Amino acid sequence: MDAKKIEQLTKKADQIGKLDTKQVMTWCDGCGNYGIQNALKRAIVLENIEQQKLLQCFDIGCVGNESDKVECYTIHGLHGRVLPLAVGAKIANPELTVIASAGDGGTFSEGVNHLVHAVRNDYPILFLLHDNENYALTTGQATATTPKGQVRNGTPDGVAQDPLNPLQFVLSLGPSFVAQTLSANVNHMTEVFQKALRHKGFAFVEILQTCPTYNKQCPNEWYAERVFEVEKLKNYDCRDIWQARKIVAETGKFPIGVIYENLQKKNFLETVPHREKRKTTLIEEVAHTDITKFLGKL
Ligand SMILES: Cc1ncc(C[n+]2csc(CCOP(=O)(O)OP(=O)(O)O)c2C)c(N)n1
Repeated sequence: MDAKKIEQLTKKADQIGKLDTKQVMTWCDGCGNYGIQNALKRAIVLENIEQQKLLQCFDIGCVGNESDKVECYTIHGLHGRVLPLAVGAKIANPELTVIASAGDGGTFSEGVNHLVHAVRNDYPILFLLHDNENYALTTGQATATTPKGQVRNGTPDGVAQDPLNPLQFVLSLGPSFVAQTLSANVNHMTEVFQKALRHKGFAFVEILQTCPTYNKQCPNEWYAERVFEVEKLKNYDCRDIWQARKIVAETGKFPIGVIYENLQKKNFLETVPHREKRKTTLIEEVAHTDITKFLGKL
């Protein structure tokens, strides 16, 4: 990390600390979630996002066990349903910064329909895909992103199908922001999260997450040998969807950084005619209704 960044973070160390709760982190030793938490807290503070205006929504899984480790508004929802929760909150109160986090299991099996429409509609939230290539909380079953041939609990002979490529999938849906980063690299994650938080539409970030307990085939070193930074490539233009689609189709390698960004696309809130030029939020417009008579005697 360069000296300027260290100084910047040191000055804001108190603010970063305020995002911690008193809950003990219980992930396995070496789990990518420790680094992800750390980087996300740094990015939130560096982007001057107020704690009182931050909502983090969590899917079920090891990823969801972050929900009581961060001091802001949080919701821990049903498996695969984090996107509708997060999107609903954002539409009701656009002043919130909304971050949704989910594993590859919940995202590409239980909740894959929600991802399709979140991308299409360009809902203005940040989505963090924790891709550890397995259903970790339920002890390591294969998901749609588990590489072909790899053994997981429940598939002792190895997975027979080809895996889904999350970036290829999302890029085929006409997204406005797609990035990839690595759970072992806190600095890279912090920078990518900062850029994603600045994006005004649906920001999709895939985190290549190590899972030392159930994905022993892909430790940090394995990823480190295969990642390359798109920003360091000559002539790579992250505004060009076809370059993006080509680069993520290369097998065996992982481009990291901002892979695609479309600054022209209007986000959902900018395209809803009846909300145009409104200064109030839905939350402010909902009338206060006395419901005590419906509650009976408590
Ligand atoms: C609808 C539904 N299906 C299955 C489960 C059981 N379940 C709970 S956690 C989990 C694994 C989560 O895996 P993933 O979404 O990849 O997140 P990770 O634990 O890897 O972070 C499963 C299958 C559930 N709670 N709800």
